Parts: sequence; structure tokens; C-alpha cells
Amino acid sequence: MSTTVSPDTSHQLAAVIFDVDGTLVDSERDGHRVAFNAAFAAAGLPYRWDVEEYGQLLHITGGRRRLTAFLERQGHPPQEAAALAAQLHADKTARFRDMINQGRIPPRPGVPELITELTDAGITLAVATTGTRDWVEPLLDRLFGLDTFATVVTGTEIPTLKPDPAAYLETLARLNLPPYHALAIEDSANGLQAARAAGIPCLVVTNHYTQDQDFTGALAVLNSFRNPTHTTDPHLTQGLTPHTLTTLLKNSPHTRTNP
Ligand code: XBP
Ligand code: MG
Repeated sequence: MSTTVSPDTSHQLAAVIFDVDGTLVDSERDGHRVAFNAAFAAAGLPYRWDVEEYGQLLHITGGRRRLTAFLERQGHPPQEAAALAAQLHADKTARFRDMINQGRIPPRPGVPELITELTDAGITLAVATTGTRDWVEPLLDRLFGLDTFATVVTGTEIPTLKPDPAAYLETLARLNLPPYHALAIEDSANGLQAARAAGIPCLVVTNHYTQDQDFTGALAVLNSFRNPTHTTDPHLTQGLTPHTLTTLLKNSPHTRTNP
């Protein structure tokens, strides 16, 4: 999927690029974590990730990388850990797809409304995630319709995951858009770093797992898409709308310093 967005010269908001895990959907604690644990059990392994331990493990992006690092720490030799991680991750992906099909992975409150409003306002929507395409596409299709997004870049086709900017650079290339006409929406410090390293102004909507992370360099930080109880920007007390996003980008120091 590839689309061209015509850039103008007035730093208008042309595209919003969404992260998936933790941003569009509440997917980690009651989603991926549960599927990883079911895969451990099915393989006869004793490992189980509780809510707190999984929060620590989330600092390693990508489920397969997360598994490999964990298994090595449990004493599996590197080659064995890599092979076991690949097998477990394939099973976990199938289980997570089942959870999606059962409607167990909900959008974050306010996200469906924001997506509808942005679409109605003529703003291009895209996705840049380190998650695996085999579950990302069915999830986006079920919740929002895959056609909602001009392009979807996943960890499957990106060699280096967030905080590396590869997913965002690929998204900009597919949209044929300079970074200062886009706005990234992320939930984590890893995601923020990835967007900023690609030159894209980034807004952070925190969640349970990420609320205490360092968001230096974010355009603004808030704790909910609608009616946030914490926000670093007084213009966002009502939450995110096409109008607040457009204003935020226009006033952003990132756009002012860009050509
Ligand atoms: C999310 C991830 C993902 C998921 C699991 O990071 O790291 O790996 O936890 O998905 P971000 P997979 O939100 O910054 O993209 O198991 O498919 O990798
Ligand atoms: Mg995320």
C-alpha cells in the first residue's frame, strides 16, 4: 500500500502517524502478555510473565527480541534461545490473532472518534509499529477498517525496531511527505525516540506501563485521548481533535526550525 500526500509550505498537518501497541489499542497487559504466557504453557515451559515483570520487559521492543533476551537471561545458550523464541513467537502470534478475532483487544477510549474526525477533516492516517504484520492487519481491519490508513508499516518489513527510526522513515517515504508535515502519536519513550530520530514531531498519550517514562522532546504529553486528567499543554485539556492537533503542530518549535 503506498500513497502520495501533496505537501504544502505552511507547516499544515497533512498526516498523523499512529503507533499501535499501547496507543491505538490497550494491547500489552491483557493482550500480548496473556498470549506469551499461553505459548509458554503450551510448550511445557515454566515461565509466566506477571504484570510487573512484563512492564520491565516492554523496554525491549518486538516480541521475538523480548523473548530471546528473556530466554538468554534464564540460561538458554544464544542459539537455543533464538530458535525457541522463534517457535514461541509464532505460537504467540497465532494466539494473539485469536484474541483479536474474539474482540478481546479494544481500542483506547477516544481513539475511534479521533480517527473518524481526522478522516472527515481530510488528514491522511498511517501506522508505524514494531508489531508483526500477521496480527497488525487483522486488528486494524477489525477496529477501524484497513482502508482507513494510507499505509501500514510493521516490524515484519523493518530490519531495526523502535527506538530506531526505520519504521517512521519508511512511513514518510511511502507517504512522500517531509517529516514536518506529519505528527506521530506514541505511548512510550522508545516510540518517541523513533519518531524524533526521523524528524517527526511527536505527541505522547501515556498509559499504565509508560506513565513514568522520560518524554523529553515530546510536543506534549497527556494521559488520555479524551478529557485527560494530566496534560503538559493547556490547549489539550479537552483531549485530541483535528483542531488541537493542527494548532499544536503549527506552534511547534520543531516545525518552526524546519525549512
Ligand atoms: C510494541 C512492541 C510489540 C508488541 C508485541 O512496541 O514492542 O513488539 O509488544 O508485538 P511499539 P510482536 O508500540 O513501540 O511499536 O510480538 O508482534 O512483536
Ligand atoms: Mg507503543
